[in-house]
Amino acid sequence: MASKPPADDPVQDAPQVTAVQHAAAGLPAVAHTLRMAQRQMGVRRTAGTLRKVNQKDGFDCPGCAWPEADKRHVAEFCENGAKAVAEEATLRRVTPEFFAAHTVADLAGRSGYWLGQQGRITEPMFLPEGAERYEPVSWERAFGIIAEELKALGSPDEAVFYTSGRTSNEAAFLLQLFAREFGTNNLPDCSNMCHESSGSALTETLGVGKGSVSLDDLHQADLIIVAGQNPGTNHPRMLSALEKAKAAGARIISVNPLPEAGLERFKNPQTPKGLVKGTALTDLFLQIRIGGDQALFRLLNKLIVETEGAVDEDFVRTHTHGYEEFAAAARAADWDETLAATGLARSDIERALRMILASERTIVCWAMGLTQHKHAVPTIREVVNLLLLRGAVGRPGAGVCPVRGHSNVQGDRTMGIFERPAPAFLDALDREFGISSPRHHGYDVVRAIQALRDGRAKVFFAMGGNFVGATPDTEVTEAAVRRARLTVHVSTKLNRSHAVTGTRALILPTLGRSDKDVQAGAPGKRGTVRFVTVEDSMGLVHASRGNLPPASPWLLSEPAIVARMARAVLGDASATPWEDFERDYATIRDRIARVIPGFEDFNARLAANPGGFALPHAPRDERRFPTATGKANFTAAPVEYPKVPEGRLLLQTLRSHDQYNTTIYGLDDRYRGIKGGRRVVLVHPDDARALGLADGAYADLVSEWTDGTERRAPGFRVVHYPTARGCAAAYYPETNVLVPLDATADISNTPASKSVVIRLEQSPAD
Ligand SMILES: Nc1nc2c(c(=O)[nH]1)N[C@H]1C(S)=C(S)[C@@H](COP(=O)(O)OP(=O)(O)OC[C@H]3O[C@@H](n4cnc5c(=O)[nH]c(N)nc54)[C@H](O)[C@@H]3O)O[C@H]1N2
Ligand SMILES: Nc1nc2c(c(=O)[nH]1)N[C@H]1C(S)=C(S)[C@@H](COP(=O)(O)OP(=O)(O)OC[C@H]3O[C@@H](n4cnc5c(=O)[nH]c(N)nc54)[C@H](O)[C@@H]3O)O[C@H]1N2
Ligand SMILES: [Mo]
Repeated sequence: MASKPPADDPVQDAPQVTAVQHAAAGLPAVAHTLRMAQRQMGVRRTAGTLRKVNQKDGFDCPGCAWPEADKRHVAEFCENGAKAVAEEATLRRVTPEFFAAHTVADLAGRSGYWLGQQGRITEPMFLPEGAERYEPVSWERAFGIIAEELKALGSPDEAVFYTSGRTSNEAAFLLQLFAREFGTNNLPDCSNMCHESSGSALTETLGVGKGSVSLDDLHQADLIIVAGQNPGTNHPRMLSALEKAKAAGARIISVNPLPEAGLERFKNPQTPKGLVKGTALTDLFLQIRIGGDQALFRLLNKLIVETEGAVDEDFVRTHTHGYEEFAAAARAADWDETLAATGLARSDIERALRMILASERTIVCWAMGLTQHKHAVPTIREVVNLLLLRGAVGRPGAGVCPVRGHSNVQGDRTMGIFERPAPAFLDALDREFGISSPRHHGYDVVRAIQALRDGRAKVFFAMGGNFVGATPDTEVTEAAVRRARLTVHVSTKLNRSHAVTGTRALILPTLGRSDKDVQAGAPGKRGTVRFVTVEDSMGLVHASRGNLPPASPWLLSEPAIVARMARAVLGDASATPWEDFERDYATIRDRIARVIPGFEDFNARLAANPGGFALPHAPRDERRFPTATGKANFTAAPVEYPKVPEGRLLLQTLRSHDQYNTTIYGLDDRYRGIKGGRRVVLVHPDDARALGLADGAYADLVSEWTDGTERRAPGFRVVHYPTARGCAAAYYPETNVLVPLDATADISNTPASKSVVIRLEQSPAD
């Protein structure tokens, strides 16, 4: 067994500052990976487990959604994927004895890091009304409690079913089916806080809310713009793709307020040359002010429109709608305003323009740096405008590449985890199952919190994730969740959401990706090993098969949990064969094949294609744009950017190198030179000096919202750091307390976690 985690909270958040790094991966990453993995799993399990990650006969990495190349490497994972696997495959256990020793109040006083370090949850646990501790409960009783509470509701819309993006296609399909049979579209998911803005922007402009490029396209591109994304930490395998594109002559523009090590230089640990020297990736670094991207892309579009021969007129005429109106708006873009909004030099923007005009195959990649702003949707539409002007959609080596987060967040949405489902989807579901799904929209994440806060929602069920940890406005959200009658979490590991509960609470422990999912055979017969499927960021669907003995014999798989819950709640009123679904996931896939376009002959195609198969994508495959106009739409929203009052900074809340969302692996952020603590705020040295804050001073972060309310996160070490002027950065989830619940993106309602106006108040003791 691996060593037991320390009994006391080990978190002494005392950040130290070392040198900022200018290259990602390389030998230190390999050493770091093995150390982290062995601490959780021991030496033998580490080797056996990591060998199976992302292999055709293995399991899908529970880290990010970046796709695998068809030809797999023996070690098809990255440092952070290995950490994600080690967290899940850990030998540490959270048993009923653990819960007997720790009251819920005690757990609520612990850091998220400490909670996660305790290990895998082994048995279903129940917190009765008024009790101080969770106690063990049978699965049957647990489902009975859920049924009691759901049946006692005045309306099915008083229940909320949240999904985090690790859930398999099979479990997600069952969960949305259950919710709709029960009678609600209240199916918020982590995507509401993540790429919802991308989905909104792409559906309107291109007709499909997903990326339009494959890994091969990336390799063939001659210009890749990476805007608002930190792949060195969050999608490390993307660096191999960028390296390959560069080797074939591509150029790369990075648009980011921070110089991120992974975009500067990549030391590929899979090649000897890579390990030592590495490849410089970025050709042009546009160090943009937070929230300046719409202005930047609008100005670039103006320059393209005004340059003779720069617009792909054939493409625009044949495939697009709204060019004239857009071109007029673009021509009105103003240099001075753009320079103020972006903080960039004119010469840099002109250089970017020359690179764009020289490119025949352009791809734009983006992530949370573009999606989590008030004006995120028009920002992404402006990116689309640029690609449309250049005819760079539906052509090899060109297109849109929103880089998705959780490993199956895209698949969950494809399966119908969505609070605003398309009528055609519900029609197909109703036909297949003989049900009548509700047609009115449900709650997304922010609306679910508001409903809990206002007493309109009373039962909260979460398929994975860490709802109170990941959502904005921590104090408001926690108070909202505490008002629920019942909170239920299907989880692998402990997190803050298990300590902030409704009147009654359940923890339902489940199998993770790496766990072997065995369906017991008939007496005397061997059981069968089941697999599930996932969809990556580029629309490839493939199987995922765990290979480790499960963390405990009492775990149920996610599909089994949904199926049993459905039987307990719906009883004989449901004609859906829930028992068959639990026994044989192939029967779920047969239904998916009949309900969801692109999954025809699902089981047969999986068998025929061990590496997976690609879902259809009309713009990519046939330059067909299933939008309202039947064409790709230019859009011309007014340009917006955050205005920051004197003496204030614009804070972005982001990820360190040692975390996976709210799961904290460790207290270092190696590439940014931070060690041993997470309560740091990165500020440009000139801004810090102007505010009278020395490097190493301590300050409270105070956010100021338009309604006059203030929110405070105390005790952050000020680190002088080369971010863009006027901007600051600090880690999430510690800073979620600063993000007002009402501060969301227009249209997508995504929390604006990347543009929070703050002031820094030096700590009195300092
Ligand atoms: N190891 C690891 N991998 C992960 C995750 C993890 O936590 N850990 N999380 C997963 C998930 S769910 C997701 S969604 C992705 C997240 O992947 P990212 O989006 O890369 O994650 P963030 O840390 O939020 O980084 C945002 C980046 O955008 C930049 N940025 C911030 N504001 C702006 C802006 O206004 N304009 C521009 N141009 N740039 C800006 C920041 O400086 C930073 O580089 O990663 C996934 N992969
Ligand atoms: N301020 C701020 N807030 C943000 C963001 C930000 O950049 N800034 N980013 C947002 C983004 S992009 C996202 S995606 C969300 C993330 O929101 P969530 O997806 O809700 O959060 P995670 O931290 O990824 O969830 C971790 C928990 O998932 C459970 N888990 C892990 N694996 C499994 C599994 O296989 N099955 C089940 N059932 N449970 C499992 C474990 O119990 C673990 O503690 O946070 C959002 N919140
Ligand atoms: Mo995400």
